[in-house]
Amino acid sequence: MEPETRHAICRFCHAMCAVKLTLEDGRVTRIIGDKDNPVYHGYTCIKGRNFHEFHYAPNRVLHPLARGSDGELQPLPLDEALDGIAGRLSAIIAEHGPRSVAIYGGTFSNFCPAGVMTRHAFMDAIGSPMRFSNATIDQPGKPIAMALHGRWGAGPQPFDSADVCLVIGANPLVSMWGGVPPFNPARRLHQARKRGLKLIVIDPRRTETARKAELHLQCLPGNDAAILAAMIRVILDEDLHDAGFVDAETQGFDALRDAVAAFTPEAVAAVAGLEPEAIREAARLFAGARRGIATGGTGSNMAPFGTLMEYLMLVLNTLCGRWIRAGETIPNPGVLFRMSTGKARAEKPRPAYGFGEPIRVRGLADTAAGMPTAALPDEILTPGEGQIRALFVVGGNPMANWPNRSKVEQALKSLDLLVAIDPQVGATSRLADYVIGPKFGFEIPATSFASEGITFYGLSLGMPEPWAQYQPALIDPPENSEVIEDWRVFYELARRMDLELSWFGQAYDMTRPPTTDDLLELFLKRAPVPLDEIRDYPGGREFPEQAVPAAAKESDWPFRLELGHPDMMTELGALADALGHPSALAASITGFDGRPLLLTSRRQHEVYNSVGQDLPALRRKRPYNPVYLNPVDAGAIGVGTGDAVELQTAAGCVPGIAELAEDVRPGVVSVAHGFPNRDAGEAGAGGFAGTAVAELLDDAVGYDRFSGLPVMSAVPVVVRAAGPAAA
Ligand SMILES: Nc1nc2c(c(=O)[nH]1)N[C@H]1C(S)=C(S)[C@@H](COP(=O)(O)OP(=O)(O)OC[C@H]3O[C@@H](n4cnc5c(=O)[nH]c(N)nc54)[C@H](O)[C@@H]3O)O[C@H]1N2
Ligand SMILES: Nc1nc2c(c(=O)[nH]1)N[C@H]1C(S)=C(S)[C@@H](COP(=O)(O)OP(=O)(O)OC[C@H]3O[C@@H](n4cnc5c(=O)[nH]c(N)nc54)[C@H](O)[C@@H]3O)O[C@H]1N2
Ligand code: SF4
Ligand SMILES: [Mo]
Repeated sequence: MEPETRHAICRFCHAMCAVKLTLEDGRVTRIIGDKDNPVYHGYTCIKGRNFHEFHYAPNRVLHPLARGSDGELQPLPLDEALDGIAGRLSAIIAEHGPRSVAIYGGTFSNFCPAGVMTRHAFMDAIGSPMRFSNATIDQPGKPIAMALHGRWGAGPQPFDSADVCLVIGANPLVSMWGGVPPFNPARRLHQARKRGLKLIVIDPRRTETARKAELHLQCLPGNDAAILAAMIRVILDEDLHDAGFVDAETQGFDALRDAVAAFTPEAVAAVAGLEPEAIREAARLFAGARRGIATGGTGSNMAPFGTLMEYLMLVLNTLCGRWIRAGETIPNPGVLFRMSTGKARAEKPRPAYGFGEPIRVRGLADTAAGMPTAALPDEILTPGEGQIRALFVVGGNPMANWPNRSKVEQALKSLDLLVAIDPQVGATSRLADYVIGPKFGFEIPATSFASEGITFYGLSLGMPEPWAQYQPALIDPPENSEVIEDWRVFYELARRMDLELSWFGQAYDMTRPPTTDDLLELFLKRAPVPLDEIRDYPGGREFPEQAVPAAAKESDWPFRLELGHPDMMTELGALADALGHPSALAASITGFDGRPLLLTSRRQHEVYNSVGQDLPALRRKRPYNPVYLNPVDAGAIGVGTGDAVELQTAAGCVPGIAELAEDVRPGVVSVAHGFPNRDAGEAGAGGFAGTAVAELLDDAVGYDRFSGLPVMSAVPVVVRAAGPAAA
């Protein structure tokens, strides 16, 4: 058969690039960008161009696996696997109650709304509130801070018209997240700078993004909240704020002014390893511009005081009036889903944290970002009423990504039932009682919904243009395989357990299974542009008529944006006390020899969290996870590139391979998470997989008291030479 070309949506990451597939005999043989696409302009990355390797991986889970009497995972017909899971689940619920069943939806469970809907419908049907996701080990401070500060109904000033952009602990040119809209961000940044945009980056690494900045504050990590407080102080001292907007739309100004008084640029610069003048310059550059936007990423969110950092970032935006005003155009209010009122007003406050189902440890509860995932291992391990006995892991990998890997392993192994829905047998699914291989990627229909949705996750930059795409299923799963969509697993379990599923009052037909398309239709029922119309444009389309002017607020509208939330002012007080003192965390590692560096998070271009490490084209480029060190620190430790090192914190000790990196600030060690997804036992076949950061992090010490997020960046660590390199 002649090769055919099809429009598609890449599902390797949340950027969801519009791509073109070459199909030969029903198989994908090539993936390229769509250069005619008006928003992505042909962009793809190495991961997307090799996505088909994921489909055709020799180790893909093509048949359900179940743990046999010998303790090994063995293939099992799908019906038997589902019967087995349903039976054990019913028994667990009968004995321990519905709360004993939990779900963890990881990153790859979020791209298809049908999966999200159906697993929530399933949990509703059994009556369990224990729903966890990757959001609370990512940047939970975003929605929590937004709830404390208030949401602006018309959204932030768009990047396209910004004169200044402040990026705090994100590296959008690699991560496709934060600071620059992640849809061909390199092109967007280039064009914005050509028209005069000034970029400010706060990052201990001179990242790909920082290299494009007019001003790079290469601070010591963990100081972002203090740096922002100092910038706010400068802005208030010098009257650089938008007094009209502050008077009309905010409250709490005086409390804020008092709380930031302790944060002089001098005091903060001394702790953060900066020049005071650089902090003043950043404040003046940001506040002096006509329009702009400040956003944060994982680095600053995962360091101590992450929620406070996000809050101060919102406050900085608000002080400078960085929100769309009545009459100004909202460039993309949502083509598939309207998630905001589109009104130029502070929306009604929402609960931020500490509501709903309490976690039985650490005094945590539900939050605006969801249940605190990092507390789940202790929740599983703590005996008593409500203890979790069964866990579903969908499109996530706790063993590779949750802090405190040893505790995670202990918790997962202690469960009565662990079910993983995953195309790979990796660090987590290897421990499961059942592994169900899903249909995924180009085998299932997709929409660009998720790229719109990003806009309303805290202050984040989603699809800036009113653009939408739909992709039907384009390929069949491999022949003779027994794979089903994520959502179908929950539907089939519900049928076996005599449960009725429904979504916002709409009942699922429990006698005749819906299709993924049926569920997408249900989810997008109120889409401003009907899905049917979007289907008419296989390569996607802009719908410019969807851009609308922001409506004015009602004359008696009572709500205002909150600049001085008491919880945040108290937190600022705690931070002020800590200024100039060594962090409590640093104290917790004394007793080790060697001088502590600060371990910071980062991302690698060739892999996505724990995914891609085993795909041949990507593995060639990224065979293991290096420990990036500044040559000055490497010299002091006595190691060079390729040398074996050992990383030690109070929580654990792991091996690594050093790599000298001028872009890393002295005093800092920069290592990605998500590795190793392979056993040490497989090292012979696969080579050393590199450092498992998760082993070094403590889930129960120093966590953010609002979100429960453990400290995952700016963690004191001792790095020492460890003899000959392992690789
Ligand atoms: N130290 C440290 N830890 C971190 C971070 C950090 O920066 N530093 N980052 C955190 C962040 S931001 C996140 S989001 C989390 C990520 O943590 P998770 O979301 O738990 O992990 P991923 O590695 O993204 O998991 C992806 C899993 O989904 C599977 N998968 C891939 N495609 C599909 C599919 O279509 N369907 C299904 N069912 N499964 C699929 C993969 O095989 C893999 O096992 O890690 C967090 N952990
Ligand atoms: N290629 C690739 N892309 C990805 C991922 C991936 O694994 N690989 N993961 C995806 C996921 S799940 C997410 S959530 C997004 C995250 O997207 P980003 O938040 O942009 O993630 P990073 O690229 O790790 O950028 C974080 C930056 O913070 C810096 N940093 C670390 N600690 C601190 C600190 O205390 N303060 C400051 N100011 N900076 C600090 C790091 O040096 C790093 O440059 O990326 C997504 N995109
Ligand atoms: S940036 Fe993300 S969506 Fe785009 S090609 Fe790469 S992996 Fe795919
Ligand atoms: Mo993430």
